[in-house]
Amino acid sequence: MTTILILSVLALVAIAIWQMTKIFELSQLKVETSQIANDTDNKNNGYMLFAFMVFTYLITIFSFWKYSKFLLPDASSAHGEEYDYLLLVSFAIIFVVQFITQFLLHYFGYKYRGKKGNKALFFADNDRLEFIWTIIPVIVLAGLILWGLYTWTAIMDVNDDDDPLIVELYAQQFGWTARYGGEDNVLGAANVRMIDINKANVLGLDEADTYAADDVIVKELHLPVGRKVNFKMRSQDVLHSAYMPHFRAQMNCVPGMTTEFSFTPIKTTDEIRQDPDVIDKVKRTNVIRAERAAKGEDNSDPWEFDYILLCNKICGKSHYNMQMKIIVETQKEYDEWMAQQKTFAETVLIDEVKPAFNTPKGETAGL
Ligand SMILES: [Cu+2]
Repeated sequence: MTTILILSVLALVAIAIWQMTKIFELSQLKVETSQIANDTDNKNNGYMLFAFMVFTYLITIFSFWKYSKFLLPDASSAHGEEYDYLLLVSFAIIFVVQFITQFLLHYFGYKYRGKKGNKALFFADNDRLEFIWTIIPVIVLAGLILWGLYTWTAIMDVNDDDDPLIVELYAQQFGWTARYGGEDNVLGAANVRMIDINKANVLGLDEADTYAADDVIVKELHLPVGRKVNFKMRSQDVLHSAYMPHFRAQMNCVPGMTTEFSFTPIKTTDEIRQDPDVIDKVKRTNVIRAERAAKGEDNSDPWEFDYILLCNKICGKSHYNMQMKIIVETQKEYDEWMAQQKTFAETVLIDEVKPAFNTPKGETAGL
């Protein structure tokens, strides 16, 4: 609200200054009334163009200096490094090219500004120049696209080699539920039509399917480090998008179909917490939280970094809150955690009592 007020005041002040300048101009005895630019106009425009170039360079340097710290830390998945490298090379090429072309554009605009009596010299065409500025982008773009396609195909190759862990990510307004295949690592059949809230069968598992009995349904995603995970995404209602930024993974969740993504986590939660970028981010966040705590505001308890699964499609009014914690741990820790979880048979088929799914400490089960 305060920001809107400040912006409104600034806008009104700008309008007032503009109007006053107009009045001042009108009150002057007009000397120059021509609509055609003269040397002074051209000179002023030339200087302004040059100043604009300096401004864009300065704001670029400022943005790098000020905002680089908000970038994601190094990737925590096996394919992430190659993905980041591709992005870095693409950005580096774009940056260098735009740096040079912006300079040429603005500098020549300034240097060859209109002067009375000056006549422009121009080439009608120049085959060699045109060839050069066509063939260079063609080679560079073809290289980038081929490399991108190759990387994309490798990342999107979801297969069952190397005994991957099978995990379902189930999206609904506004939360995530994860399901493991259990002992047999096979997900039981499921369909939204089989959802039975009275029996707390919230994911619509087929109770007659023997594969479903040992499935484990949780509200906190645990992954063993170094093991490939094949995710199978479903959505109950609208289009969602499973986004795991630290693993450089994103896939739409589409009602009526199953989509897939696969990656291998390579850093445990404990390891990523030791990353200098992450330590710095946690420190900065906790300074803000401490200030809040001093004022007695909400969300002021110290924050600890965790991997996260977010929804990356604006899917409704509580979209911003659609997230699930991801914990990457050693195989031993994972096995211990999994041993404590109840299977679908234990929670729904036998007991038929709530909670419907295993909930992390301090949270309650619910839809
Ligand atoms: Cu969503």
